[in-house]
Amino acid sequence: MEYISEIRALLASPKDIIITSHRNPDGDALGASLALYHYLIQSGHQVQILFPSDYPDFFDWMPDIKRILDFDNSPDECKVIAERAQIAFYLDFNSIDRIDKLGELLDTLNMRKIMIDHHLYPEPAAEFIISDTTASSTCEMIFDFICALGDRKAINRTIGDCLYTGIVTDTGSFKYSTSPKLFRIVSELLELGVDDYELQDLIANNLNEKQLRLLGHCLDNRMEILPEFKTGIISLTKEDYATFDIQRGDTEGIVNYLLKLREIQVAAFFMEQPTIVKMSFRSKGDFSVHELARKHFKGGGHKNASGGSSFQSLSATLKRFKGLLPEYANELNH
Ligand SMILES: [Mn+2]
Repeated sequence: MEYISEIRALLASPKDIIITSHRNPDGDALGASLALYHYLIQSGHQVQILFPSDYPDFFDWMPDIKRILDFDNSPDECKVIAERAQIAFYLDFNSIDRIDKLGELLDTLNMRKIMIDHHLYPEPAAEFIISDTTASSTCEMIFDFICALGDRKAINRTIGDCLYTGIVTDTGSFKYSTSPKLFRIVSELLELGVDDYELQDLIANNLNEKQLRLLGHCLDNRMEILPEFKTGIISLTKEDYATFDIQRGDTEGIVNYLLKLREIQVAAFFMEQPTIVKMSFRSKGDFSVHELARKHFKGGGHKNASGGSSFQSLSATLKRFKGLLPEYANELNH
């Protein structure tokens, strides 16, 4: 693994370390951060996880998650801790703007910065960039990272629970980005005592009634299918946000339902927020939503899962998106 001997030397004596990950952390961001946290604490370091924004409540069960601080809620405390840190780990994001104001702060601070990430095209935001765009998840990379440091035996059930969470989240419960190597890692985690059934239940069956009704509304009233472009669209208006009292996290995963349609190759989910339209794209097979998001909607992520945004109105954004599809018609119909 790149830079591993330098990083091993850095970690050879106790250090003051911060770990951060992207805004609106998902299971991979949380799992990777907490797994690395537990590993570094065990190795005698002083460690604090700082996130740009709060995590969803349904991850409350994760070991020591309540010790995480977020910049939205406690900016002053985050600042004090960041200012005394000697090392920062940037996990599961590839560009400093993914951590907003926390990124602006960290950019001004002089410390050793290590990025570990699996998104496409990492930006030079850290001194050490460990990038593996073939990895299923940052959690898979944290497993490799700890092994590369020569500490495979330090991976215990607590760390295993965290790593498993990110792997399940980012592979959609082992539906994509899997590999023989990933299953070997997972089998090792199960041997440590990680409870596959219990964690899958905690991670996948976490909706409340409002969220399930919102999903019903999306599928019944807000879904549009464009068979000629093998594309499905769901869009939520500002009014929907008010009617359903939609909060952060409530729309998580809705985009994936479009891919349940056999003929659909591209899924696009539009969310009309106060000043911005946010987009979530998914695709099956070779079609790269990453390219589409990057080129037209200031976004990116992975080939089959990307995000984007637009400062136009929802209707103008939808119109622009549909207008782009003929450009991709050959790719979608081959
Ligand atoms: Mn990830």
